[in-house]
Amino acid sequence: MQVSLSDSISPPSTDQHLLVAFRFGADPNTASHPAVVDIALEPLGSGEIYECWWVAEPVRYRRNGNTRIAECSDYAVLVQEIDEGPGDDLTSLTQDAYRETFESLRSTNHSRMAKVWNYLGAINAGDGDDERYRKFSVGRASAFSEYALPDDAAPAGTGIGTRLQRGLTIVTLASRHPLLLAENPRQISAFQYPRQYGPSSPKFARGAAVLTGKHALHLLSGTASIVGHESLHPFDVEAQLEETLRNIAALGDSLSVLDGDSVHRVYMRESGDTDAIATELQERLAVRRDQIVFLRGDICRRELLIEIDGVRLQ
Ligand code: 3EB
Repeated sequence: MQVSLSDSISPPSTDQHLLVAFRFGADPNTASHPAVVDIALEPLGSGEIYECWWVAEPVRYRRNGNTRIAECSDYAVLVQEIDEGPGDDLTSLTQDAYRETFESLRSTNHSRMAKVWNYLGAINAGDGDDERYRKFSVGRASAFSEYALPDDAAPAGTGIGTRLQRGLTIVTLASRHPLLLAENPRQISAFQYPRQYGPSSPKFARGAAVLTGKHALHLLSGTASIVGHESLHPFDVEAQLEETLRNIAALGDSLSVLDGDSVHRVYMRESGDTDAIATELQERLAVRRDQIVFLRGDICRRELLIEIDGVRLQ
């Protein structure tokens, strides 16, 4: 497997097949490859960017109900793109979308969820337990419970707000291979967050690794300036970046996610000094500038301004 960032879809060599391409751009794109998932996040500093996941084995693309599926011998990617009307209830939309994902997973060779990216419109709209992120979390937790997925088997995750007012895109990476899940010693497990963050805890692990026998795929969850369960340095992007890098480094003791080969998404609530952040990532964690994509996106807690996720092959 190979993960790369580029401004178009072009295979790194002729024997490579596209498992999934995350497209980040200002306007939705029209004609596209069956593996493309359009994410409504604007890249900072460029028009559109593709994060392409290439595999050496053939990929089969199909649809099961509302689920788009791309499957190869080592992995499956399942995509839910949920339209939301003004009267729809986000909790039940989320629960239904996850139900469909669990059902569709059964039609693949791959039973274990390794990572789920959740992108939802207006993530911070609504107050208290009516906040959309919290409603989303309740729907996800209900589906996990319905399908008997225990907290300690929750996949790595990302939860980010798009620039849309509504809607939900859920991308799941699953595999038949052994899966390691990692927690962060500096952070309480998200699935154990106290009640103050919502009626249902967010079901995700801090990191995951898929061991295919040929390679190890390390997946970093969206990581922010949270220590224990508290947000540190509210509304201070520089200090949040430092805390986030400490969190990533601490996770790195159990899961190796960062080095010259890793590819990262840096989500920022407001546009900021991306050069300075890239330099910091490079100096502290040896991440290459051309392997980082900066995206304008909302973080699930209002006081948080920056979140970083990523992937590394070993
Ligand atoms: C946090 O650590 C920050 O709800 O799937 C990060 C990664 C966050 C995944 C999710 C949320 C999610 O709590 C937010």
